[in-house]
Amino acid sequence: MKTLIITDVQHDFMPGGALGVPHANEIIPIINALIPHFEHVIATLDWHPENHVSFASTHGKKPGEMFGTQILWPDHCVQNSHGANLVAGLKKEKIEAIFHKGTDPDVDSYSAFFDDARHRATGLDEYLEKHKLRDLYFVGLATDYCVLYSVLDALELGFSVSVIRDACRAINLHPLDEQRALETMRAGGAKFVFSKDFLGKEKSRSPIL
Ligand code: VGL
Ligand code: ZN
Repeated sequence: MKTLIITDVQHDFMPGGALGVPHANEIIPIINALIPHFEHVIATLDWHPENHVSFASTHGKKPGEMFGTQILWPDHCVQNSHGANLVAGLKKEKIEAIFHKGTDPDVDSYSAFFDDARHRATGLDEYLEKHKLRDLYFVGLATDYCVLYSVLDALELGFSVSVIRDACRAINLHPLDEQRALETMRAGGAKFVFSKDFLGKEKSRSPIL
């Protein structure tokens, strides 16, 4: 059954937010229009404790600097803060389950399935297996981080994986990050589709990519 996975559509990732993703607000109406076309809808949340390892402030450094292999970010998506909430404009009624990632203070987690050290599972894989949901469609933020790593894990776990391209946005710390992420996902076996493939003649506000 077709399952929509709404990745990290949280206030802090909206333009003007703590870790604003350019044009992230544009995907909200697209996702809302897509939701009725899916049997199952799941959301993920970036959900960090204060002083998380991925926060530059934790190390007295600046966002964009490194801590080992970890890129450091501004403080974002702190558990139970306003910025960590799903965005107000997102239709939430059909979201049947929410999975939290990045909860370990010492390990970051871009993937919605496992933390980067692969020590801890979020429960998403188990949930999908239990409900026999094999056909996954990813939308959300950010194409070059959470979407990328979630898609790669989903492919490795044997799911059928599609990315709804115009319903994702990238951070693009480096201008080619989005393109590289898309190439990596395609090479791993992900399919690319567009919101118009679901919405048909229904008016979709998707920009042409
Ligand atoms: C993400 C950077 C830091 C994401 C999360 O969800 O793509 N990116 N934390
Ligand atoms: Zn994060």
